[in-house]
Amino acid sequence: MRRVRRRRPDDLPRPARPGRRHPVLVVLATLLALVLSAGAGSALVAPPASAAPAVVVDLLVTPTSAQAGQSVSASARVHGASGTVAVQAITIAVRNSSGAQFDFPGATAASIPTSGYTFNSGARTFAAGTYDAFVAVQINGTWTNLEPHKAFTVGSPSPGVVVDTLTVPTSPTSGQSVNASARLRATGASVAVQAVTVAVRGVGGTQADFPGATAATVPSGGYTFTSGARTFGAGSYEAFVAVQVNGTWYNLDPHKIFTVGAAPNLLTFGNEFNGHTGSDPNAGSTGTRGGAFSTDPCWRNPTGCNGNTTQVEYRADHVRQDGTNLVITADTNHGAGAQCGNAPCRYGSGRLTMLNWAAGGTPTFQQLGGHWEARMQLPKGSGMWPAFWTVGDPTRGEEWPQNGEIDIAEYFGGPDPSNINTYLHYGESADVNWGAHAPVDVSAWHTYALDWDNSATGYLKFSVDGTVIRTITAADANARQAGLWSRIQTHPQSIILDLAVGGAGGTPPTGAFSRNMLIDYVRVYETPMR
Ligand SMILES: [Ca+2]
Repeated sequence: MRRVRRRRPDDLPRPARPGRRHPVLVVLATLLALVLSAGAGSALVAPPASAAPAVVVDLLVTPTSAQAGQSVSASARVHGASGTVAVQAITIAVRNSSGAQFDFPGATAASIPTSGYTFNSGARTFAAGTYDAFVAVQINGTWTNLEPHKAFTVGSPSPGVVVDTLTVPTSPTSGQSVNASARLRATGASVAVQAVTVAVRGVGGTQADFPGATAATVPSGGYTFTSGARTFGAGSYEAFVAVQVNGTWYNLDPHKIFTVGAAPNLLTFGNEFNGHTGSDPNAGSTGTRGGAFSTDPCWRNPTGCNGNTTQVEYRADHVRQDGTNLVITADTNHGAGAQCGNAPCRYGSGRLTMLNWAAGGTPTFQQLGGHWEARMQLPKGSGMWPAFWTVGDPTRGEEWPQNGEIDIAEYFGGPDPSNINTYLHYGESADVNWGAHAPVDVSAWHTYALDWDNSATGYLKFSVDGTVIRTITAADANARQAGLWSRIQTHPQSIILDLAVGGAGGTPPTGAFSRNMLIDYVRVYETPMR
């Protein structure tokens, strides 16, 4: 625990002339002594009324059924208001109706993030009476008493039943089905309980009880109740056993806090490209929605080859795994007499698509929204035109650019050698052709990602190594072309990885050459990460 040394009055600077203290210093010293003496008698000093607390209490859980002399504890769920807060101490303070101090034992230093922190006090006993509990934190030497205050009463009428153990879910995630159980015991003769259940309250007191309530006879030897299962949204919850005896409901101690985390982000498609040297690009593909790649000889559409005609023959033998990466090689080796459009092919390279042209272009994988990323090392030099990009489904009655294209990372070796480009190509008829670039040395390894929130007020965020280089909001898109966001929202995309030569990449090298585009992996997740 970090402690701040309190400055004593005699640490104050001495006046310039011996024998005479500066009057302002005398006043300061007097004030400081008053503050210190006030603080010495009590651990807790009220903060200035205007101070916004750096720590916010989400849940404060105190006893509800304690009897005089029974050992009980308390707990609290807190979070940093606008960032992680280092507290020198967090504790749960208690005052009786006369203001006398009966704090729960236990104070700990903690780093309290915005995502939340749970503090559990030590246990103690109380005499019968009513008490006021609140969380207190010490930050930079100053104690602050946090809202809310919560009253609890010791020595209320007892149902004659106690809870020895209450078991709540451990680190569940949103949407996961979980239940709770409790071991109860009669403190004297067996008690006829009309109903026993495990009640749950969310932040703000919202009721989210576990299902299931049963009548039972609870003997002194103990009785186990197991609730039905349910799911919770992400957040913190307070659970406790409630019993109904002779028509009256009692909320029993202990009360426990459990926190439900966000659902894990589902990997919908992934390929780590760790297949053995020479293996097919689909070896080792994982994920939940398929996603085989095939070679696209000419960036096809249902009626033939699309534009961007370069003199490149895209061949399966120019794409291979090497044990760690997928390697797409551009060189001057192409099929003898191969024709690229109206011109003879001059280069060989690779273009992988997830549009299955053996089945009319049906995507093997497609998705709306989410997180899309690839870790890549790209070839520099005029003529190189590598890209990690997406296209829409051509089987839905619309073709490019109506069904969309998102260029997550596109490099133009000749015209723009020091930048990576991102582009959108969508449109009712005319292509929006909406690009931007950011400085990146593409010959080093980088992770290029798209985060796509597909809600009505969503966004596209393009990033390199986690740093966002471009954000397009729904409003930005609609300002660019009326209805553009709706088009983005409704046209799922699938992946293309390719290394073109010439075209927008500039003039290719003369003579024989060989350049590699390396892809460590491609991963697509269901929801955006930033
Ligand atoms: Ca890899």
